[in-house]
Amino acid sequence: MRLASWRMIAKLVRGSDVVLEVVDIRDPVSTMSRRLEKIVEAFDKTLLIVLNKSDLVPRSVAEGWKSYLESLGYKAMYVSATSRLGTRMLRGWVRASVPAKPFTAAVVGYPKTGKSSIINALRGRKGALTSPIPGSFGYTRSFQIFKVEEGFYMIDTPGIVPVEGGWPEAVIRGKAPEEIPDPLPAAVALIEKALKYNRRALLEAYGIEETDPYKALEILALKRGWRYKSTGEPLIEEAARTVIRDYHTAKLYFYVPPPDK
Ligand SMILES: Nc1nc2c(ncn2[C@@H]2O[C@H](COP(=O)(O)OP(=O)(O)OP(=O)(O)O)[C@@H](O)[C@H]2O)c(=O)[nH]1
Ligand SMILES: [Mg+2]
Repeated sequence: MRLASWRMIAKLVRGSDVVLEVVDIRDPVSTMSRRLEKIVEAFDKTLLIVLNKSDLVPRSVAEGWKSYLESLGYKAMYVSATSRLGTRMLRGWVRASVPAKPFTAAVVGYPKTGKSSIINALRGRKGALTSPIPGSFGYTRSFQIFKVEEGFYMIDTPGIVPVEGGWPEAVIRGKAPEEIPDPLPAAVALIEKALKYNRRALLEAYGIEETDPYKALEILALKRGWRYKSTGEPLIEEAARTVIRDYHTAKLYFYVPPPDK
């Protein structure tokens, strides 16, 4: 799977008028990039944090994240690209953030935060390819320019290399699930995080009551009939990849609440 290089991102930021950093509102802090923000600062461009997928969290949580980020000095807005919530406002906000047309807005962020979906929502039609799983058909492979309206252009980018943002986000977004060499540690960390924020996450997704991540993966593998041919042991790697995929599609459901200010 091809990700954007920082060199390319820096060049893109330099040539753009405004930068939209798209983050996943289920876990904004883990999907924000200080490195990107520093590049935007260095070129003295306007940065807008777009908290996307807000259909997946209660309104109060979306509001909480927005005001938390604003308290840190960011300009932030929450939207749902796929439910078209707040997207009209976002279009107006981007327009208002630049002095005049024509202008170019770069859309940058971690893999799978919904960058292409936002561009489609702002244009009011499909055009940028989208996909639920990193590396699967439809993920963005190269920079591409789209016209939103006369004089308003947006540049879609592949996800940026997730060096920060922490564990396990960097691993599960950085590669296609089948390409993660050992998916177990990332899946275990993901399950721990899911259960921390939604103790019914495994129950809701798989009907599994077990809360030990490793045991839960075994149960999931057995439920699905995934066993090693040689030994009959549960094929937990397959269960691990499934859990990672299900996080991408929000079947494994949780969100991180905003910190108290
Ligand atoms: N629930 C929900 N899903 C969304 C939203 N926006 C995007 N998605 C889904 O998230 C997945 C990723 O969306 P993309 O637009 O392909 O994300 P991207 O950031 O362009 O991904 P890459 O190009 O691979 O980095 C797709 O399955 C989208 O349908 C949203 O607002 N809500
Ligand atoms: Mg994309």
